[in-house]
Amino acid sequence: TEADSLAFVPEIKPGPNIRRVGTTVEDFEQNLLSNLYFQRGTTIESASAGDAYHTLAVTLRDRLVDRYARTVAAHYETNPRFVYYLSAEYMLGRQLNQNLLYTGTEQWTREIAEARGLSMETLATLDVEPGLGNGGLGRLAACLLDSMATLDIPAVGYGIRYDYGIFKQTFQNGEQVERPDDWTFYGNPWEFAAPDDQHVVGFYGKTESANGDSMAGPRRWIPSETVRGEPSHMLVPGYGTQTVNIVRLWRARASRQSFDLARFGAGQYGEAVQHIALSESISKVLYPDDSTELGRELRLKQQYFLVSCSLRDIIRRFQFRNRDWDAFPDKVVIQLNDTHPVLAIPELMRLLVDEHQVDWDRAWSITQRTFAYTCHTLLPEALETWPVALMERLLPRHMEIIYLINHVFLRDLDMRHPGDLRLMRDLSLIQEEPERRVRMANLAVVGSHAVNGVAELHSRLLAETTLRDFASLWPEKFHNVTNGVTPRRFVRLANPRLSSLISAHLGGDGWLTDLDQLAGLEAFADDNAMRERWRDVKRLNKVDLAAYAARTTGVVLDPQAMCDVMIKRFHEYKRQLLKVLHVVTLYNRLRDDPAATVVPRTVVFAGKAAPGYRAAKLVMKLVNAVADTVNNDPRVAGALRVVFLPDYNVTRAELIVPSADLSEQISLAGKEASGTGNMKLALNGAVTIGTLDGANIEIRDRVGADNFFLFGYNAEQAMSARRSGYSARSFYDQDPELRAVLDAISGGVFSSGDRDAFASVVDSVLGWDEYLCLGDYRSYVDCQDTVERAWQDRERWTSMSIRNTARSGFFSSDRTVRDYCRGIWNVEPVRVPEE
Ligand code: B1H
Repeated sequence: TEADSLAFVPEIKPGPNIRRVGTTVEDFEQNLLSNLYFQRGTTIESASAGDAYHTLAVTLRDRLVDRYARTVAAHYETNPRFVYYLSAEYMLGRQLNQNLLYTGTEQWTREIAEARGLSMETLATLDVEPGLGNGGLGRLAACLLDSMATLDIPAVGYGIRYDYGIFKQTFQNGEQVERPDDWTFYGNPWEFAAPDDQHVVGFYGKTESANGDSMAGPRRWIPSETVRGEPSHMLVPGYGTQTVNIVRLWRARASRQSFDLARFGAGQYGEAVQHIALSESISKVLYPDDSTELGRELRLKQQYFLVSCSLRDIIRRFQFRNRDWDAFPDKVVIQLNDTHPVLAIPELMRLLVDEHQVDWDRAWSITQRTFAYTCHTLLPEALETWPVALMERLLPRHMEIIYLINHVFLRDLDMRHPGDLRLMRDLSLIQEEPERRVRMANLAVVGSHAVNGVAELHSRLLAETTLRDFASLWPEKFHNVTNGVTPRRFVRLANPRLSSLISAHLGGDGWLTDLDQLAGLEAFADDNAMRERWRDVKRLNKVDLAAYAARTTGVVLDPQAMCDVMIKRFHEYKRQLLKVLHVVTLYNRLRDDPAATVVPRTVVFAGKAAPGYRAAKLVMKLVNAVADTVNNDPRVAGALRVVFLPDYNVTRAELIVPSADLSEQISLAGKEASGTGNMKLALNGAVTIGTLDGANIEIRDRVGADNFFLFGYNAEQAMSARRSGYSARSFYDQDPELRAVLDAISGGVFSSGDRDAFASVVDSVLGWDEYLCLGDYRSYVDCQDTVERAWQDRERWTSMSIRNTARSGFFSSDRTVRDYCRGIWNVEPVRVPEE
């Protein structure tokens, strides 16, 4: 079969003929010249900036390959337990500056480039960010990969190599317009394609008995459609260590016979390639729906494609050093990043039972011990379910297996809780009403040995609400692992000025791999010289941001003003609308009394909305409209500026985060699972204004209530407000300032008199107000007034800022990975020798 002929394994095996890279600047320069000549086919005299960029990238990659080869050798030698991270999304960010830092070639490169009249900034702009994710979930995956490598954890990330990543955002008349992100247009120098290492993935078709008729015994699935998965991998180096792991991304390729030559000969060019196009559409584009469910068949195909390729790869890697299936869970832990890869559970069962003749009970025990599941949400609309009819058609054998898993599970449940039909109905893997659907979260919980939420509150609420009955059934399965972010990218690379200042005060850069050392800054929090320098760093970062904003949007920002940032996906629960209500409040105050002493403030928004998410897109348009009106009103110039920076992504975050003074984390309590932007901002010395939601709570616990601006309902109050007849209207009726704000919006102040433009925003908030914007308005605005008073005491503010950084060491993703290692994965690091 096709699969057999592809069983060849081109893995790097340890051997004596590994090419080594040199260690001196002369060696490095020689490598560059040689790559320019042999890889780009050109010389210094005729090289373009693109040639220079590609050559540098490949030369850095070469240095990492050397470490990678030693990593593979050490892993082969040790035969350790590996973490396999399965995720539909990775937001890796730009690679160039990271790899310069991790290979220790930053300074050399700068000197070599500048001697030839090339700036590092130019080279950096040629580096394209792979936007293979939506938001926090995808970026978390990338931070965990960075930390696993840094901590020498043997790990592989599996994902999809989408041809088009998250769309590029532009604005027309203030409305979001999405453009395709053709991120590999000029080639991707960071990846290695392995076209000879494919897996064949089946879809549709039928099943039949292989021996006997039991569904639990081996059966044959005869798919009626197949597509190949072609892997490529990118190197994931650790910082300050020799370990280089990989992230392996699958791309769909049509089978070789798909091109219809006869049709082409007959002039039917479109028909001739339609089979190819159809197969390859599986990895064509990332679905741009953050935290909402959009049950499209192609999306289910993507999920199965990822899972099928990755599991075959994992099994192949296991068999490289092991024989006995019972050892599988000792060598393999598969972490499921939300429900998107949960089909891996029935797929492993299928592979074990149907293809490797392992009996059902043994296979199930292996499966449960192998998988662990991370849940990233509480929003009911984000819990994936798939129609049984679709599953039966697309993946008939998997549906049989899911039924069997469910059958055994419900039988055991009935033994523990005889006759409890309510419980059976709620925990069943199949939802019956209004349509039969497979509940992916239930499948994940039943098939895993560990389930975790991503912040303390989130994990608690999961166990008390969304997954309550599972948590009482299997309390030992439930964990919390609070998210974290990598300090290498989000402090050292994004904020070099602050990093130098920190290193100068801590006596070195040990903090980059031991972020608790930031606590040493505490001693300088009230030191005048330090505060002066701390403010200088912020100011210079704001000058950079202002230059970017002027260049890209024409809006001129004042680096002396407070930089107030709200950067995240647009979602109603995150309440960008509440922030707009505050901005309009400030605007009204300034218009009513031009002498009003408000603190000069720049409000920075950035973020994308799912293309079909009408309500979020209208809020976005309102932000742009308010920005336009405010920025063009001479009465408020100097006091208030609003800018919406388009196309928020990792690169943009690295620009905005270092200049933030105030971090807006104002989701309705109980809705944001964790947040990670909140951590990046606090680490960079922004002070948070926020609700008791997600990881905000843990940030506040650590930085101290004095260094955090708290407002609003807590999760319990938010839930009971709704139960006790919440009336948004009453807040409007009782609060004249709020009334003036909503009246201005609906009266057309921000839409040249057009009263319809934002009517639906105002109506929805005055009506049901799902996320209690009006209920939290007064508390928020008063809290912002407190922020302004605090800002007026410069020294005090700076101390708060320093304390935010000093006390946020906990939010390193290194700590997150250690928590997973100890609580869930039970894996040990493997040191990779220097040579
Ligand atoms: C998070 C998602 C998500 N939670 C569905 N859920 C998606 C759900 O394409 N989809 O269908 C994509 C993404 N993303 C975020 O995860 C949470 O909202 C954040 O609070 C959290 O910090 C982040 C990482 O845990």
